[in-house]
Amino acid sequence: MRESVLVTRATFPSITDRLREHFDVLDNSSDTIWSQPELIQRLQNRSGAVVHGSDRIDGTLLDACPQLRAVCNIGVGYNNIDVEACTLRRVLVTNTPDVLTDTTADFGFALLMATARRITESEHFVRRGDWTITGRYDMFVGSDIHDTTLGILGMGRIGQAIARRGAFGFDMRVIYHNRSRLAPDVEASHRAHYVDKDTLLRESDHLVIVVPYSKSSHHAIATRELALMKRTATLVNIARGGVVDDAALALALNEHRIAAAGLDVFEGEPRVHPDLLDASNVVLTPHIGSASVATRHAMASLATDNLIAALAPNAPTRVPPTPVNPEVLQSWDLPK
Ligand code: 8YV
Repeated sequence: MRESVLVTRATFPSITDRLREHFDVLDNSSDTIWSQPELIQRLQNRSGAVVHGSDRIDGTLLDACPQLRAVCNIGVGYNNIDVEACTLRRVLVTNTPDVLTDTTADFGFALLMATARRITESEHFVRRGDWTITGRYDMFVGSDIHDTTLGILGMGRIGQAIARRGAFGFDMRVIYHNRSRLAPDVEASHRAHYVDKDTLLRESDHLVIVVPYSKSSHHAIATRELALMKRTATLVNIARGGVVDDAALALALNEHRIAAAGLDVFEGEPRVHPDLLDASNVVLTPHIGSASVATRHAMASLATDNLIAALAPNAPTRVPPTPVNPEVLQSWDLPK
């Protein structure tokens, strides 16, 4: 009998077609946002799911769906999933690293440049018809990117890709802070220098946040940290809402205690703190760091590869390419 799987959000038709070659598939082409009880109801008697950052996979859901064996997240970050609860119940979790690294780093840089050079603010000015005199010496003057100091908080794959863009593309001095320091040869190849967190905050002209969300990174940037930054600094968050205290940031921006911010992620998104919406010195985008056609397709495709390898009897390989808790796979051969 074919296994049955759920795809929780709308995706490329070619992805659902491929899943249908192996499984009975319930998909969500209308992209309805399901509540937790609705998600649980649709997961009944299904052994796998392709899920998204907006789906919360926790102990309550797992207990209500005992048939579930594999949860394949479309996204590199998986703070929407209680991995410990999954491992305890022998549920495999997979994510989509690597395929989105360069696209997300490109976007981080685009947001940094738009923020430092005030691109959206000046575009709104033009669209409003306010541009009546050309060539004013101080019209939308911003800060330089080349030859400045780029600070990176979180030096994983995406942080390193941003460091390379800064060091080799824009002659920036790159400093970073991370839970663990990179090996000397990796630091050297990225022209990146390790500093403690407070030094990072004090010395960065542009600070890019790329640290994964966890209890320990919750509000890693809040009032104290913002007070350490230069008044001329820009801050860019492409990591997760909750890493930055949005209320504290809105206050710092409105009081011009830092120059500007570029934000792709928010606490409680899709809601955005009203004081951020009111600030003119902030560029806001709707969590689109990985959103190129090719990368979004590659992410969905990798999640599909993981699910097929985990659950399809006729899979070309039984080894899911990017497991988060690979130890679960060994336990599948053991009696319950
Ligand atoms: C995704 C992301 O857009 O990969 C991640 O962790 O935040 C984004 O690339 C999002 O997770 C969609 O599920």
